Amino acid sequence: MAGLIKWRNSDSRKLSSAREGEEVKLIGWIFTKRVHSNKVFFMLRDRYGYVQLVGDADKLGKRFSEVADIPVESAVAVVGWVKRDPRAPGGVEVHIKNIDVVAKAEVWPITPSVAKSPDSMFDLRHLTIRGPKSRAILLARSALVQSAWEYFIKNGYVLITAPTFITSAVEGGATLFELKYFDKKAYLTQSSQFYEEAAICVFEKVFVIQPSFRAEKSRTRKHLTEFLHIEAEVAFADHEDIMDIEEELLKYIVNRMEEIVPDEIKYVRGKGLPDVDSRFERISYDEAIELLQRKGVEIEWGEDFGADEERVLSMEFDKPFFVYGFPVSTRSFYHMDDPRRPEVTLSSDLMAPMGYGEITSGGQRIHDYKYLIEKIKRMGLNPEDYGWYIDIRRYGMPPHSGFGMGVERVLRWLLDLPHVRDATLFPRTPTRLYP
Ligand code: NSS
Repeated sequence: MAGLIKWRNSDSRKLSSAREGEEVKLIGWIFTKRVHSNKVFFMLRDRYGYVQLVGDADKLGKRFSEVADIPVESAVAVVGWVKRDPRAPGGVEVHIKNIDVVAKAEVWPITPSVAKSPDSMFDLRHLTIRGPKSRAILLARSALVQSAWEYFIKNGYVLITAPTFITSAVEGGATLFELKYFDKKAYLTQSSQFYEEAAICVFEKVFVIQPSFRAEKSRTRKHLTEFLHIEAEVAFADHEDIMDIEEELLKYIVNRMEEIVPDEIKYVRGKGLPDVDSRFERISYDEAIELLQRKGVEIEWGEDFGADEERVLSMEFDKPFFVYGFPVSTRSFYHMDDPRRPEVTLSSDLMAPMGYGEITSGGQRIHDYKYLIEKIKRMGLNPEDYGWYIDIRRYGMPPHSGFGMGVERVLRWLLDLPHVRDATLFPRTPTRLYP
């Protein structure tokens, strides 16, 4: 096997600049196969894309039937000659001189009837991810995360890592996953925010890109029990600043993704990403409630938006927009109340348009020690559960703000995917813990 290492820099993209008749080496998987009496056509899939391989009975002689028998999804190492042919995808094909089966595949289980059932496809997710659509979506996801990371690093943020085992809720007790931690009770993290807040007193601007967990029973198209959370926290920043940062980040992500994965975006979406160029509109929660009521939605001031309300609201927009000023009753205890209007918080959600709804949530935090204790009590919680989080406020905690962005939500909107589970490698939902 060691001899194969030197093949690793094989790259199907390089074929477009290869000379006619040049000998090339490729490694990859047999994606599709068509066999004729004296020719076999394979589509080879490698890390970079697809290339057509041609096996000629004339050239392969006695080995032809053996080559034609190679099952799809087998891993192969190929030596062949480049031939330009406008009929081949990409305009280039490789005529096989020799093909070694590195790992032979059994009969591929994804039959057309399996492919018709989304549930069966997710039961076989460990294999179905090899399909061109999942491949393109996952490449776009990688580009999304890369772009976010780039944005933060370029703007002076420090990447931190927060613990996954935690002892108290960030976003309310109802969606905590509880587990045994030796002889103690622990939970899986819902958000890295509190740890980011501690870290801004060292670095001013920090971010994380790591999973959050929610025991969220709602079966919507936008809820996972485990999702990838991009979060940022900024010292000396107020609520307006954080909205500006979220807007700038999303614009950066969209523009960079167009540069990194243009073909994959077109393959999945049939066109480029949604337009995010103009300034995002900012409407108040009150305006949003009025708009919903006008649309016949039964919702009262003070209630939180559910998936249905977000859908109706966001159908009214064709660009992302913020809703700001959520009532105290709808937001977690750490939110700062608006000093001009104490019944609402200095908070906002960034909504994707056309029915998609919330993709980020953020706001200004309470930085004052006494105020935080008072609010925790007012919200019916116990300050003792938040010891270190409160303690930071005793030692020079400046005003600060932050937000969280769900990677699967953003990708679902950007690529028009039916469900957030399509936007992740191995989705976790209330009914799916396998594979
Ligand atoms: O609960 S959030 O609205 N807010 C927080 O967790 C804050 N503590 C983040 C922060 O300020 N650092 O979640 C933030 C985002 C939300 O807008 C969604 O995009 C995503 O996280 N999110 C989810 N995505 C998929 N599935 C589920 N269940 C989910 N919950 C939140």
